[in-house]
Amino acid sequence: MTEITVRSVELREVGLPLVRPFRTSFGEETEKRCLLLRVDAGDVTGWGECVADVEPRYGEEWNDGARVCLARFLVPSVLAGGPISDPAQVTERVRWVRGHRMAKAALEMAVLDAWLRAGGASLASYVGAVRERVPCGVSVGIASTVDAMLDEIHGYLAKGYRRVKLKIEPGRDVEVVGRVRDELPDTPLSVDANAAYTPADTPLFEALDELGLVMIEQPLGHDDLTDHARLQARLRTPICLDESIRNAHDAVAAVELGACRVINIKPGRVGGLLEATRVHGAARERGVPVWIGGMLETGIGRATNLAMAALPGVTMPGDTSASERYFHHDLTPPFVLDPDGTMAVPSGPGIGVEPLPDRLEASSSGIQLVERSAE
Ligand code: OSB
Ligand code: MG
Repeated sequence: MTEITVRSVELREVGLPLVRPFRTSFGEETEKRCLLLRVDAGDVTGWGECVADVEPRYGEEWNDGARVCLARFLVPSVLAGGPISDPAQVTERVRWVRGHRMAKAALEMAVLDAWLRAGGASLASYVGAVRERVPCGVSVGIASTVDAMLDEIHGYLAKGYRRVKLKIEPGRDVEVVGRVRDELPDTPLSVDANAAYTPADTPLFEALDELGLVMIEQPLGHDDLTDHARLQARLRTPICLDESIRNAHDAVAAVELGACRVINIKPGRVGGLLEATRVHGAARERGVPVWIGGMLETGIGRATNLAMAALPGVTMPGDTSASERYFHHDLTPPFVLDPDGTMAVPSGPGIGVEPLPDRLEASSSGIQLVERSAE
């Protein structure tokens, strides 16, 4: 039985410029800024990435808040609990903290990485991966013109991406998507509204329903299920929920209510990999297709997402795109898309990748060490 003792956890913020601005209905980003955690467990080190952003726009958490929550509550609780022989102990030790799922997920990921490295096992094998390569899609930000969006899409299709997701917002929706559909009649297309609409927009979704989309992601409220159920009843196109699914309990409720027919799983959004596997299991039992979303992660979070994407029942291409789609220089050796639109799942111990020391150095700020407090 593998057992590790976490001695300290280092929190740092990293900033990586994006190759192009990423615009969604909730804002525009030109730089990826996130917390990176390094767990020191003596002989082994573990890495975890927090999917919170600079501001609480996609979800309720944000970088500075996640840092304080980790430094003050989550990390001390894990340190105080002593040796770890099962990663589920991390979940148990931080259960008393309500919410803060993105911060919890980052810590769980870093401890799990260290624990797996100590035992020489890969994350992919730990979660039950059944594939060595996974099909990948790409998420396309809102552009100032349809032509600019089409240029970007053609570039991605030439690289092999198997599904294109268009971000939409009120005023840039049916017309834009209709033009893309006209130009690309056979490309698997989806849209993601990031909760920008209300039930009053139902006619708009009925128009989108005519465009042969693979799915419509999170059209309505970020914490809603019932409005989505009413909308889904009027559409042939599956609704996919992202923001609304915070845990496996939500996933079951959403499916039973008919609020969605597809689920986007993001380990960071649901509080960690263990909960993500429960969301996956709940969906699979109910015959609901799932795929692995993304949050513009660096190579650290990307490695985790790719391991999840290799599970059975992950039947749709994920937002697990290549490093070059996001960054000129990733934190890790770059993840590369094969021309057939698939990417390799890391197979080394733990998450299978580590930050490159010079890249880490160049992109880090505000390094903080949290150690066990003297009793
Ligand atoms: O809603 O899926 C989303 C990025 C940041 C925050 C939310 C979302 C996204 C994406 C990009 O769509 C996915 C990716 O390529 O990482
Ligand atoms: Mg989404």
